[in-house]
Amino acid sequence: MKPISLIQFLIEERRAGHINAELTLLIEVVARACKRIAVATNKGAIGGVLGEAGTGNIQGEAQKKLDVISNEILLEANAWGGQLAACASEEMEDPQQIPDMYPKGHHLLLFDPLDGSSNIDVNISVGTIFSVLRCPDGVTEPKAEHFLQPGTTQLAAGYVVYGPATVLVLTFGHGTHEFTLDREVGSFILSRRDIRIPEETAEFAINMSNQRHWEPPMQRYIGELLAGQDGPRGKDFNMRWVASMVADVHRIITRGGVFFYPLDAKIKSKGGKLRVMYEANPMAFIIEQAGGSATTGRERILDLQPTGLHQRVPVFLGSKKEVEVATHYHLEADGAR
Ligand code: P6P
Repeated sequence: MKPISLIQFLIEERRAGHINAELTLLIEVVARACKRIAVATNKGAIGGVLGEAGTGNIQGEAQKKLDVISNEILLEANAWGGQLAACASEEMEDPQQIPDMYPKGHHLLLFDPLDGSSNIDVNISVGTIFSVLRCPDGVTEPKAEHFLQPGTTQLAAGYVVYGPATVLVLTFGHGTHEFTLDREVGSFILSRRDIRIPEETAEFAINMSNQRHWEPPMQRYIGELLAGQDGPRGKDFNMRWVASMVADVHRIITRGGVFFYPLDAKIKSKGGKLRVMYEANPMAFIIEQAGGSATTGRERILDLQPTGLHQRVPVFLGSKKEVEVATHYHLEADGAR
């Protein structure tokens, strides 16, 4: 069967009325920028792109050179296109306006330009996560508050994982679909349409080194998984933790599983580790469209009313049954209080 390229898929989606012309172009521009990030990332040590940039971001984290490079690639690619009113990024405190010399569009683009960047120097998969919102009518200079829309209002969400293959996973709210980069041609080719995550799984992802800081219901839930077939769950579980959300989520998109970054005493004051606007919301949209679930351990992530551009939140996502069990334990514990 003739391979379907990303642009062909986007035109199909536009003909189906799932996206408009501006969003079609926007996704094409973002995908092209991610191909440039893949080239920069794949150069590794010989590209002079490893190590620290010597700067810090809004999160107070030391920026890697590739964090800054990836952010610049996405900003530069999206400045002149005419589809955006503004961009927001993990790497920038405030939204970036579209320069006056260029036409403005009706969309807001949010991204984590290079998620998991602590893995770059050890050559483990990293990725770009992005989310697209509509710019409120009549707003020509979008401020942070114009981005603070619930995840259910997203028009599109996607990630690109820079691994052995460069893979784009994308949703417009009509299923979750996967595209693999054909480096010889330079095109993303549709490799999986309408992905479905198994409702059951025997594989979980969590950073176990934080166990002593977890809330009791999380201790109980993970304890049951570790007890395996001798415990209340009656089956053995496997564990994976890449410490790169895009890689962990892509494994779940590919074979099922469940991912947790729960609240713990160390990060409780910050509200969690992962950011709502450009990590939790896009990943939750992608996962739900593939038949999975995504909660904070207490409520559906996509229903959250964000309170800040860099707000953090606990994340439980993946195979529906395990997310439901873990969430139930937290709600039950809250109710018992
Ligand atoms: P930890 C990467 O820094 C990140 O934001 C996610 O990609 C990843 O899932 C998580 O943090 C890893 O956190 O505490 O295990 O290093």
